[in-house]
Amino acid sequence: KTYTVAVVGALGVVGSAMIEILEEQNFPVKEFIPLDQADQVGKEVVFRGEKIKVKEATKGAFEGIDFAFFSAGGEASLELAPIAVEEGCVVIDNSSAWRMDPNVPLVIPEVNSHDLDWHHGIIANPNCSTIQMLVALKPIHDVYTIKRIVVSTYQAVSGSGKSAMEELQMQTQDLSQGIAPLVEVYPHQIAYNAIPHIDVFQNNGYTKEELKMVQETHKILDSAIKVSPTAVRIPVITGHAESINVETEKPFNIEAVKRLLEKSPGITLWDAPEKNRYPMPLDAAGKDEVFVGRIRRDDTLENGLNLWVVSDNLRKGAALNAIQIGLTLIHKTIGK
Ligand code: 2RA
Repeated sequence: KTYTVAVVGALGVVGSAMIEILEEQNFPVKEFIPLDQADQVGKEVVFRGEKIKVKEATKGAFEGIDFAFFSAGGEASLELAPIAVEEGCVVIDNSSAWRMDPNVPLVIPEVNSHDLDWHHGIIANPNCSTIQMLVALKPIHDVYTIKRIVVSTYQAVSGSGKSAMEELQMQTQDLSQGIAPLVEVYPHQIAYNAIPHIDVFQNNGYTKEELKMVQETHKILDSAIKVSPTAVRIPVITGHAESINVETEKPFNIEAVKRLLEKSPGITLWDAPEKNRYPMPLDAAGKDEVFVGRIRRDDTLENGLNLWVVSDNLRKGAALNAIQIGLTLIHKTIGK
């Protein structure tokens, strides 16, 4: 069986990655329809070597479409996802608009694919920093029961889109020529800096990015897990890194943990510090896996573990996870 597939936000950073990954994953596409906002209409994208004109994402545009992958911002998803479902689509939405809606499953295929069984047309893709963390921690939670997570993230600027990527490159270039850099996308200069501020600050002193990691962990994995996050933007183009400290209920053997992670879905272990081997954003960019390294016991706790997790925030952190949700639905359907 083949399907009519749309990407909404086809010209964006994640939308473009979705198109690339639909091809790479050999998604069974009968017809591909790129959709975007009105001012993008007429521009072209290439799918399987064919130039296709972008159409406007609006009511009526979803008739006859089977899957609509959204990455066009929260407002577009809030307005158009229900319309797309009415017009017969399954919507897989990368924005944060529907993630905490009780009628919408929030899914990482390696972690909670069973939640796809109760979708009502919209399925939400988790935040990139949540996805890579839970792919790495799910096997540990299943065997040793995680009580508490303390996580610091080191997030690439591509998480903020094209303008942020351009700004980092421009600032770096300007500074190399002794020119005062433009500071527009972030509240401070990002080149040669680290900004502990991703998304909007809430009254409790945490940012929305940090609260997403808490809330999404509770919805996807286990609401009993305590999560203490700090999200930081760093001058890297692509690839989020996370330093994760975990406290488990049950005792563990560190070598057994490494073997467990090594054989778990979606994970690649790069853990040989004696050979300077640990994953870095430059290693993960363009790849599909969640890379794990620096696995070591935290002796300050009874059952404490530290690990370092790196993944391409545009791929597994967004576009790949969304496409994998679509493929899982198809296989489940085929399986039924
Ligand atoms: C970021 N996780 O990195 C957010 C949204 N992609 O900016």
